[in-house]
Amino acid sequence: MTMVKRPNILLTGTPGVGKTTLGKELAERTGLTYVNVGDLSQEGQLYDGYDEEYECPILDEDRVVDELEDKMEEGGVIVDYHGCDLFPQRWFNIVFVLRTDNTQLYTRLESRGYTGKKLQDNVQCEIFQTIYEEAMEAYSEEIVHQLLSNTPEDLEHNLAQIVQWTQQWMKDHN
Ligand code: DAT
Repeated sequence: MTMVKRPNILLTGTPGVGKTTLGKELAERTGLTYVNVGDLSQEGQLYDGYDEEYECPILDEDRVVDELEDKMEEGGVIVDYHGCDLFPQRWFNIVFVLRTDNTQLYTRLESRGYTGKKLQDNVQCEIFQTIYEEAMEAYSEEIVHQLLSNTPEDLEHNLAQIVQWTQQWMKDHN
């Protein structure tokens, strides 16, 4: 029996940049499987404490990786998470870091209910391009790409680009 090979894609970036919106639509258009690591961790309670400063649970990274390993091995997974250095490098064929304008991001996070330090810290995370740098350190630079995610037009453009990349990857590997 031959299995169709499919790529694994990482969508990362500061909370609010549009990973979930892009990832779900991408899954619709490519047939790949969308996995939201935040949701997965919540469902399985894959936590190891609570971060008071950032007001969020701390992931038990080993359990998250264990939980995903078999699926990633098979391929065809779109992973969405606001961090990227917890995942094994070998999992991903391509990594996209979504980027959003500070003012834009501020508005999105505010309407999500973020306030005070949590709001400030997340906007700063974007200003300092923290996740981009994390991705450039964790993965080989030539597979890491930044995507603008400010407008619905950006979203459409990004979708079209990644769908095309996925189709080409499958041609090249099957
Ligand atoms: P994330 O999963 O990175 O936290 P999200 O997909 O939940 O982000 O999007 C946050 C909000 O921003 C949501 O209200 C949808 C909106 N949004 C996402 N991508 C966008 C884009 N390219 N242009 C305008 N708004 C966008």
